[in-house]
Amino acid sequence: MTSEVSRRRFLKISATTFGASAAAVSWDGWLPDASAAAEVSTKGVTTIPTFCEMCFWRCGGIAHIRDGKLWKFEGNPLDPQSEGRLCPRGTGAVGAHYDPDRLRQPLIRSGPRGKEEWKTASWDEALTYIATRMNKIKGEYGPESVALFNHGFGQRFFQHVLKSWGLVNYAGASFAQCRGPRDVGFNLTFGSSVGSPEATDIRNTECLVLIGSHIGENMHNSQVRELAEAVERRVPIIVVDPRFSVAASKAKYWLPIKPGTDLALLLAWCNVLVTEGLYDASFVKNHGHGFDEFVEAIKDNTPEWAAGHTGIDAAMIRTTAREFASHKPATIIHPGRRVNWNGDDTQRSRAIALLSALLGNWARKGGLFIASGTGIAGYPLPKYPKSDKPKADNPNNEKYPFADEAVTTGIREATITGKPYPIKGWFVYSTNIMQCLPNQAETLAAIDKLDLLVVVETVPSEIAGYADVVLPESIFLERHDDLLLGFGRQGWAALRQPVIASPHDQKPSWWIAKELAGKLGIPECMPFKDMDEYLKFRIEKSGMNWEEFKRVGIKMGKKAPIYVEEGIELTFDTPSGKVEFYSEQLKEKGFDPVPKYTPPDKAPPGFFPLITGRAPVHTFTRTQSNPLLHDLMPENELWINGATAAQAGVKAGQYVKLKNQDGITSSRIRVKVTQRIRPECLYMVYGFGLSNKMLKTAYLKGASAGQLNTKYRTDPIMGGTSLHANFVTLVKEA
Ligand SMILES: Nc1nc2c(c(=O)[nH]1)N[C@H]1C(S)=C(S)[C@@H](COP(=O)(O)OP(=O)(O)OC[C@H]3O[C@@H](n4cnc5c(=O)[nH]c(N)nc54)[C@H](O)[C@@H]3O)O[C@H]1N2
Ligand SMILES: Nc1nc2c(c(=O)[nH]1)N[C@H]1C(S)=C(S)[C@@H](COP(=O)(O)OP(=O)(O)OC[C@H]3O[C@@H](n4cnc5c(=O)[nH]c(N)nc54)[C@H](O)[C@@H]3O)O[C@H]1N2
Ligand code: SF4
Ligand SMILES: [Mo]
Repeated sequence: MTSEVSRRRFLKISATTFGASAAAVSWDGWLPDASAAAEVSTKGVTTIPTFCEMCFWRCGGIAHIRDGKLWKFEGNPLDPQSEGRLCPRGTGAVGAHYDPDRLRQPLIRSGPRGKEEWKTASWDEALTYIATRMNKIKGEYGPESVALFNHGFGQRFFQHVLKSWGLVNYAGASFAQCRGPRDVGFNLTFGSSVGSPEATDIRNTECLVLIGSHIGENMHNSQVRELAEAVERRVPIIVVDPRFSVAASKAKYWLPIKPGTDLALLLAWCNVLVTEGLYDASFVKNHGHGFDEFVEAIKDNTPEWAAGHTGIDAAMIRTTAREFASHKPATIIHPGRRVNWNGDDTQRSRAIALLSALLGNWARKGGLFIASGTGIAGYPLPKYPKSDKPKADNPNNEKYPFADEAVTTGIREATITGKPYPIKGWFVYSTNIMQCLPNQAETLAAIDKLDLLVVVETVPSEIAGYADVVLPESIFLERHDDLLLGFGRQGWAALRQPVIASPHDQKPSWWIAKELAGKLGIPECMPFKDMDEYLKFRIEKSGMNWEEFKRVGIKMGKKAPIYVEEGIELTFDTPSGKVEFYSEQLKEKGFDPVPKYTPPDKAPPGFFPLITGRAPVHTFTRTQSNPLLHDLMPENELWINGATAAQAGVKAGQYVKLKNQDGITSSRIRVKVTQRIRPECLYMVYGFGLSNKMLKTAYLKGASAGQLNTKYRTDPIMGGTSLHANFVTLVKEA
């Protein structure tokens, strides 16, 4: 088989060919607005660059407008993230514009909360309503009593206006429900995290270890392409996953680990490297701190010990350790991204960081590189007022000592308890907190305490269903946002600009924020007429040509060294100034200075741990009503091992419901019987089973992992919450 064939096969498996279905849909569009933005027009087709927001990888794309209608969205060849190719979700962004379920105008609640009884309102009416209630809360409790949940690029001006008003409490699920433990684990070890996009040099690596990072289903564009190239280069890939993922199907070794036991494997790998002298002794000598204590702490974590916990043979643990060590420093132990599995994830991430340190791959070609950025002038904006109150989620960093961002569930808890002070208003911007936070009952209990809940949304999400005011936002293809300043092998700046008008009375987040600033009596915090003026100022101040930038959409920064090989000098921003094999700061706060393994809870009889992941054509809950992506995958499936299915008496294709240990029952989900998963766990893609009836096609399609996620553990180091700690049993339909 030629490498081209194997590469194409990989892309087919991982990316699901998309072009055909995109072209097959014919649109009954709305009136076009040809004046939308800078344009290059040939034969009735106008192309306009902007960057994608179908997920947070933020690839540069080019929108094609044909006969005044949005026709297609493709990659921008100038962009380092896409190199001219988008993933299926990016291509499917066209469907977000045409989504029939889109919110069309502001809504003010007219019945009890959650009953979804609304009256439509003008923007002026809706924003006056919000500002009046915000100022009432400010008068009674102070501005700290309004909090913001936000996710995504459009949050920028919301945060800014609310901070100008006095906001101190804001958080995104991207920390405590996603990459937080990884960032904190790496910070504690190297004094710096791996960034987003992760600075993993897959393009040059000679060995890649993926621990649950299911690249190929997790469609982070450039990583998928680099993985495909690695497959083509016949780079040995080692995949650790209870499930035979797409990545596992490309791997030299698949280690089907028992869920929740990865830390045991990582410690055993460290143990092999140390006892067999396979580690980078000069890196450890020059840059390591507390190595002897580390060696002492892991001395009993042998492969034989780990085999009992993980279900992976001791011999296989040794073989794989020798394999990846033989390629050091051009070996990557992928740090992962959504690392919140069991609530003790910072220590697992720290073990990945320690294993990386043993391999000496920090700032090395084919290992982890030091990403570089690019500078663009800021727009002069007034300073924020100071508050003398602590942050509500983690007062004075006492609750979660190493959290370096705010914790969503901490704000929720403060709202429920009223401690350290009452929280009376929530803004929710572009995050479906009914699904992405664990335990829906707690979110509802918090909402009960609120005098104001504002949700800024594109479609009727579940959280929008509970709002007092719903503000409909333009999708990313219809709006400006702030500049993207990307970090990577070379820094870059990218422009988001409208390519087509919003079909109804939807407005961009910057406009909503600016209007709200006026109503709140702080118009001076948005001292520009519009985004054209704001962006032009920043671009020209940076010595670039605004018209040119609008035409190309991407500007690369200067190339800076990213490896030791290119002249990077190693420094580590930890208390010791070194890589901390042994962490005094963790010890001081009562945590293990070297990670220690504790086994996960056992499932009750008849119950199975439920694990989750991604599907190539969807992003969480946000793409479910997109007609293009919904067509490709209308519902999720329940992965169950053949033996387990036989024992439970269920067959492939049959629908079942899932009941968790707390008695919560899901909507129906189709059974997928497969040998591609360990027998003791079940798997489903997260983001389905949505319960807002205004979602005409996506309503209750598949089951919701979020709804079943009632039992959770909070990582005491940084507040990350587990997403895999629930047990479910199958309920057969009558
Ligand atoms: N059980 C479970 N929970 C999880 C996960 C899991 O795997 N399992 N994954 C976790 C991870 S890694 C993450 S990052 C989070 C993701 O959590 P969220 O960020 O909440 O992700 P979404 O479900 O996509 O919700 C985004 C919401 O924003 C809306 N939206 C989309 N685009 C726009 C826009 O341009 N403007 C506005 N105003 N709104 C918009 C969408 O309609 C959607 O309702 O979830 C976490 N929670
Ligand atoms: N198509 C698509 N791509 C996405 C997203 C999306 O919504 N859609 N979301 C993006 C975001 S925000 C994030 S954070 C990333 C998340 O993507 P990743 O960081 O790659 O993965 P996770 O969701 O953490 O992990 C899911 C994988 O881990 C395996 N797994 C589950 N439990 C265990 C365990 O105990 N041990 C091991 N070793 N493996 C386990 C599952 O079988 C699955 O293959 O994806 C990003 N990419
Ligand atoms: S990875 Fe896909 S969805 Fe995410 S930004 Fe890139 S093209 Fe868009
Ligand atoms: Mo995430």
